[in-house]
Amino acid sequence: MKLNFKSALVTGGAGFIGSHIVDELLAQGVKVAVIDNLSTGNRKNLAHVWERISFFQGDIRDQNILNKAVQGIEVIFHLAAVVSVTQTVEQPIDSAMVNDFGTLSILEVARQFDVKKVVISSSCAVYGDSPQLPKVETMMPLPLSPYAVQKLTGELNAKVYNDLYGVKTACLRYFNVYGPRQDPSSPYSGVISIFMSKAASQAKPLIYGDGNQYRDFIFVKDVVRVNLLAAYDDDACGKVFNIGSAKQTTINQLWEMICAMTALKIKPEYQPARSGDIRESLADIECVRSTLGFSPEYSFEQGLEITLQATNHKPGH
Ligand code: UD2
Repeated sequence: MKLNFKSALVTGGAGFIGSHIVDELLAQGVKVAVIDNLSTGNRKNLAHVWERISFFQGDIRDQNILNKAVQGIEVIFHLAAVVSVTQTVEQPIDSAMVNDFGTLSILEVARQFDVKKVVISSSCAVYGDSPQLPKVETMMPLPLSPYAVQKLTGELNAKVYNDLYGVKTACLRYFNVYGPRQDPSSPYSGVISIFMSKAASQAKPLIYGDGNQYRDFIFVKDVVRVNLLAAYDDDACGKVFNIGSAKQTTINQLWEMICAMTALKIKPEYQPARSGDIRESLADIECVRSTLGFSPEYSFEQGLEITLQATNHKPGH
C-alpha cells in the first residue's frame, strides 16, 4: 500500500504503540511530528529516530503546542492519553481533562487546520463486562470506569466532528495490545510485558484468579498496520472498529507458552482475582475485515517470539 499522505502528527508518539507507528511512518517516507508530555511515554522509545522527527514535548491540552505541532500536518494519529484505568478511577477529573477535553482539542485543531484525517485510539474497555462474546461494535457500550467513559466520549466526539464538521475521523477499539517497548514496571502493565520480564529474570509470575480467564491479544505491528489503513482508506470515516485477533488465550496458557519458548519450568503463584477484572474478552473483527480488508498478520507465537527477543536484547526495538 502506497500511503496517500506525506506528513503525520503522532500524539503520544513516545509511548509503546505510538513509537511503533512513528517507526512505520518513517519507513514509508512520511514526515513525522510527535507531541508527548513524557508522563508515561519515554524518549528512549524514539532514540533511534530522534534526528528524523520533530518532537514537541508538552501536553495535548496546551493550545500553543498543538498549534505548532499541527503545522503542515495531513494526518493525526491520536494516542496520547492517561492509559491507566486505576489512575482515571483515582483522578476522574484530571484524567478527563486529558482523555476527554484533550481528544476534543485534537479534533478541533484538526478542523481549524484542515487536517485530512484523524485516527483515534480507543479501547475495548467501552464494552465493560457485558457477558456477550465476542464483542461486536453494534453492542451497547457499558463503561465501568472513568477511563471507559472518556474513551467512549472521544469516539462520540469523533463521530460528531466527522458528520457535522467534515473532519474525517476513524476510531480503533484496541483489545490487549502487546509487543516490544511495553513497559512492565507497574502492577497494571500489560500481562505479557510483566510475564516476559519475569521469564527474563527467571522469577515466578503472579496469576490473579484461577488463570482460566482469557484475553484477545494483538501484536503491536498489526495495530500499526491498521492505523495506517484507517488513515489511508476513507471507508473508515465516521466508524469505530474492534482491533483484536479474534482468538482467545487464557492467562495459564500464556505462561505455559512463555515457559515452552524459554525452556523454563516455573510454576506460577496464584493470588485472588483482581477486583474489577473482566473474566473474558474476545473481539469480533468482521467489521474491520470487511471494511478495510484488515486481518492480523502475526500469529500469537510469532508476536510472542519477537517480544521475547526484544525483552532479552532491550535497546533498539
Ligand atoms: C486491559 C487494558 C486496560 C483496559 C482493560 C479494559 C492492557 C495492558 N490493559 O486490561 O487498559 O483497557 O483491558 O478491559 O491492555 N494478570 C495476571 N498477572 C499479572 C498481570 C495480569 O494474572 O501479573 C491477569 C489480570 O488479572 C487479567 C489478565 O491477566 O485477568 C490481563 O491483564 P492486563 O492488565 O494485561 O489487561 P486487562 O485486560 O485487565
